[in-house]
Amino acid sequence: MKEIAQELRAARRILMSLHRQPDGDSIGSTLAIAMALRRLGQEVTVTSPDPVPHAYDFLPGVETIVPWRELGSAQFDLVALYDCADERRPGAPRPLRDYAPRILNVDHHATNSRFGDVVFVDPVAAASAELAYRTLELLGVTVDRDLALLLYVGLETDTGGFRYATTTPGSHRLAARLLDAGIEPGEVSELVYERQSVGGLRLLGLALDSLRLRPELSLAYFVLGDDAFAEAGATAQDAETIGIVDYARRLEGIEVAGLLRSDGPGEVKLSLRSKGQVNVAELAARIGGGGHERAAGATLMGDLAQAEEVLLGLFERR
Ligand SMILES: [Mn+2]
Repeated sequence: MKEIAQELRAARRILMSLHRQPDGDSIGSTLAIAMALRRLGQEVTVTSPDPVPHAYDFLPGVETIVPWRELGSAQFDLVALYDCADERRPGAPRPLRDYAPRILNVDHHATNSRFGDVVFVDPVAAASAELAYRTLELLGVTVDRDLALLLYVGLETDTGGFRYATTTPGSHRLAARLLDAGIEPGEVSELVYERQSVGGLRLLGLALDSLRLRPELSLAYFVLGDDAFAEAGATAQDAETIGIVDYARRLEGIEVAGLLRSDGPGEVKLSLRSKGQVNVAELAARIGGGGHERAAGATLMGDLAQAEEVLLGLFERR
């Protein structure tokens, strides 16, 4: 971790990127580091392969995020990534090496490929925000309300509101520090969770109707085609925001919940959530995906029916 802080301090021009379909942790931890480094007088560019979801548009610094294509052939001293489990996650149009001679990789996904020159992976951390906080401490930056807000959103969303088994005493201690810095949990929760779109809620309705139950496999999953999004008037972002897959995990007798959703022609996104007995990161890795023991995913080539066969095959051979 000290090396991480040293590397960040040594670079003059730093490029940071969110990961594809950025979540609260990717946005919160990345923007927190960027904000801290800017305060230290460093030049930081934050980019993203996908837009920031509406749920997170209130976070300080989101307005500074530029799309990859705007970077052109710009050169940096360092590419610094938080919450990116592999080199493809930032969705850069060119190899990361084309942007900077050094790559820094800080993450909490156990499946992290350990890419880059300086790597710090702590699978015990519930969120990359915990690692970002440790970085800020080492940088000697005071965590004021803006920084606390970024870290709190990362921590709160990646722990499912401190409900997931990844939540540790350390997560709660950090939350307490962030509350001391002025965070109002009720306010944040309303901003993140209670500004959802009607399209998202309609999509949830369609997903609930599509429920497939395989109790002999302890599996329940939803299937959403491209037409579902049009019918509901929803975007892929709405699907993420409303947390559709979690509704299937609530079922008694079910260990793993899944969501198969068509993501353009010939591509299906699979999300898996486990109650804990089944390591879904390991299952997802078998089909080219990754993630955490209890939350993982993969992108499957082919149509929905083919993706469903892959999913069932995975569980039949488990
Ligand atoms: Mn994360």
